[in-house]
Amino acid sequence: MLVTVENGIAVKIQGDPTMPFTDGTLCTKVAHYLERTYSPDRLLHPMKRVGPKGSARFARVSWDQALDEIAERLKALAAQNPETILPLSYAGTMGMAQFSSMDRRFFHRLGASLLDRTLCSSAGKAGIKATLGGSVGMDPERFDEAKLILLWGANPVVSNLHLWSRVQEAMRRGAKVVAIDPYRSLSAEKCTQHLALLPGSDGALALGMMHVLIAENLIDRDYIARYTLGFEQLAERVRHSTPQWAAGVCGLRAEEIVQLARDYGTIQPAAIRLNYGMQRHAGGGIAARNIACLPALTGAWRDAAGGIVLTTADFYGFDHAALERPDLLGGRKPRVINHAAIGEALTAAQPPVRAVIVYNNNPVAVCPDSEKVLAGFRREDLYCVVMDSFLTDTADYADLVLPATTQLEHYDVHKSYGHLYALANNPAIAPVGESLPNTEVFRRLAARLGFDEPCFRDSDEDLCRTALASTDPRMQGIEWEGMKRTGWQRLNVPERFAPFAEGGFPTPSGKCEFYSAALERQGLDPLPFFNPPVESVASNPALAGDYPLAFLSPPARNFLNSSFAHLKRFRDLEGEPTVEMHAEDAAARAIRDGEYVRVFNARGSLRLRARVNGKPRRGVVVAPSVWWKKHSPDGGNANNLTAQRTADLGGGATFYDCLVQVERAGAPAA
Ligand SMILES: Nc1nc2c(c(=O)[nH]1)N[C@H]1C(S)=C(S)[C@@H](COP(=O)(O)OP(=O)(O)OC[C@H]3O[C@@H](n4cnc5c(=O)[nH]c(N)nc54)[C@H](O)[C@@H]3O)O[C@H]1N2
Ligand SMILES: Nc1nc2c(c(=O)[nH]1)N[C@H]1C(S)=C(S)[C@@H](COP(=O)(O)OP(=O)(O)OC[C@H]3O[C@@H](n4cnc5c(=O)[nH]c(N)nc54)[C@H](O)[C@@H]3O)O[C@H]1N2
Ligand SMILES: [Mo]
Repeated sequence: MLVTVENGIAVKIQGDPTMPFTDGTLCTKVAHYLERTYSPDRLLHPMKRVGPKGSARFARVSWDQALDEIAERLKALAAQNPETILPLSYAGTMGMAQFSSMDRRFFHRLGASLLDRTLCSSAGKAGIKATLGGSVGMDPERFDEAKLILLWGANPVVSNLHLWSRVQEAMRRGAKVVAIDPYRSLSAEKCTQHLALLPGSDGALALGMMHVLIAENLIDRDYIARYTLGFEQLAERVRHSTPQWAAGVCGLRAEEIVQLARDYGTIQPAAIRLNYGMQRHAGGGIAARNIACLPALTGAWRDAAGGIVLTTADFYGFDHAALERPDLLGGRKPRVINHAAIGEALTAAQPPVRAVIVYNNNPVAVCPDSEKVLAGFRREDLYCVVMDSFLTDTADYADLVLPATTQLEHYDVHKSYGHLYALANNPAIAPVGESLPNTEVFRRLAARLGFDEPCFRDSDEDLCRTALASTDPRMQGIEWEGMKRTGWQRLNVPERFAPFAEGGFPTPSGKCEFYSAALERQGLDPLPFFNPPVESVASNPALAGDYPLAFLSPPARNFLNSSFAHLKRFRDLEGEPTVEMHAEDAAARAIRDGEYVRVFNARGSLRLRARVNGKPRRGVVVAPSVWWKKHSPDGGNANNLTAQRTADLGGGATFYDCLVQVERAGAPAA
């Protein structure tokens, strides 16, 4: 993005028209980023709590006072046991300097508990890794040339706008585009076809498709022989996963599955945009693995516009070890705490967590099972520091709040999970108020704790340079000084990049692994199988007796997780927290469009306004998210209902594996 600055003030923001992937377009949120940077709600200076925990009453302090206090607290805790200290950081920014550099060095040197950052993508990432060998896939820039596109658990109109332009171009050129989603999303409604399967049933759909592809010989035997492992066992495995069986599991018709498989086996190039919605389930990792088998069966990889992509992150050879310096642990092996079960960790871990440093994260709003998370943050004996640009739901519980810079105010270097360009982030303006970049806070804390390794004196530009200084062939020709002038640079890969046209998968065997010895070693089935959701009518009829509806809480168009959700423009656009329902599910409960309803399960209860719009399939309700609790009726959001249970692979969060009941309710108190 390009920012115009007059007299030190940013006055205009626009997409960079030279950037091929975005083509100068910004999404609805970032197009108004200046309203975020200059919001009257920006935190301008450090503040210390003066009221009871959670009261959000704070008084101004100086940076020195704040940092001295934190250093003293951490020093005392570390002297007892550094594992009582926990960083809580996630994806508020994903730039490599502000997301994972000086902070990690600091906590490694300290010996703090390690955080397994699993809120978003770990299950799918691990599933794709089992089959393809890493976070790799087809080049999203080539989607415009595909003749068949499957948008699988993906809603690009809302969450991946720049891919959507390419899907639209493909449609203009006659491509068939199929959305596979329990919800008629803004993307699904514009596709050629929408298959509204049951949540968590994707793994079975892929098995059913593989059955048809093999039975009808719609496969590329030459590609299979050269570049895959375990075809015979796979063929044997899917012999029984007939379309009739898959139809029963998915809540689709057998003919729909047969047709999908035939399309997939005959239309080329065939591109699959897998996205993270489908893997937020107990069986999400294996489901992603099953789906990733498809392009190798049909040889779709032979074409630059064919294959599958969940994430492109591993095409970037950024030097993470040099950024994060795990060697500073010096042989110590601190315990690992799963972010998806943070409520449990903050209330039950032994030894107890005594201090959390929160940055790039709003756990009270975004982590599952809020009652548990809040029970943790309410603890009087939990020392809590929150670094953010705004007084979030989490910051309300802080002992100290530290003001953070926004993207306009710091250096950074970015990779992407949806294209193949590296990006430089130059500061356009001076920090607003007294805010500081995350890196600088950890630099100053390191100095106070007497960490004298030279790496704690690296500047932000040093960190950007370090990220790019890699011997990886795809990074050749990319260096900081050049890129900070151009803003972006394509990885050193061909213009028409068909990464696995001739095999070369980054798996142990170098082949696409239908049979995964790595999964077998983890005690898992080495072949694709259906791993059902934990909370569904079919897998848990007893639970479904009380809570018969599947609850999905995917991103609202005008929010970015919980970011932007507090700004007036975006709240006005979204209106108010709602739950969308199918007419039959609403009628069965005498619920009319526009009425307030109570959505509840054993974990919590939420008041939302019902939208009876038929967008979710029967048996599914959808609450676009993530609203701030303090801006919601009764102070709750979707995560009051979601579970801390983790997925089959990667310890991933399972936000969409969640059963609820819905009933009529009165309007909330004003
Ligand atoms: N119910 C439900 N819950 C979900 C999801 C869902 O679909 N449904 N999605 C999940 C997913 S995919 C994700 S990725 C997570 C995201 O969860 P989070 O990573 O917590 O995402 P955000 O809420 O966008 O950002 C957190 C905070 O980071 C702050 N921030 C931004 N930049 C900076 C910076 O440079 N420095 C500092 N200190 N702070 C900064 C923002 O102001 C914001 O308050 O949520 C998950 N939670
Ligand atoms: N506007 C906006 N854009 C965003 C974000 C945002 O918050 N707002 N968040 C960013 C982040 S951090 C991420 S991770 C991505 C997430 O973006 P996506 O990967 O697109 O993920 P979701 O929006 O969680 O889910 C996409 C679709 O999956 C569907 N879905 C849910 N369960 C299932 C299932 O079991 N099977 C199938 N087939 N579909 C299912 C949902 O109904 C939804 O329409 O978006 C990024 N972009
Ligand atoms: Mo995410």
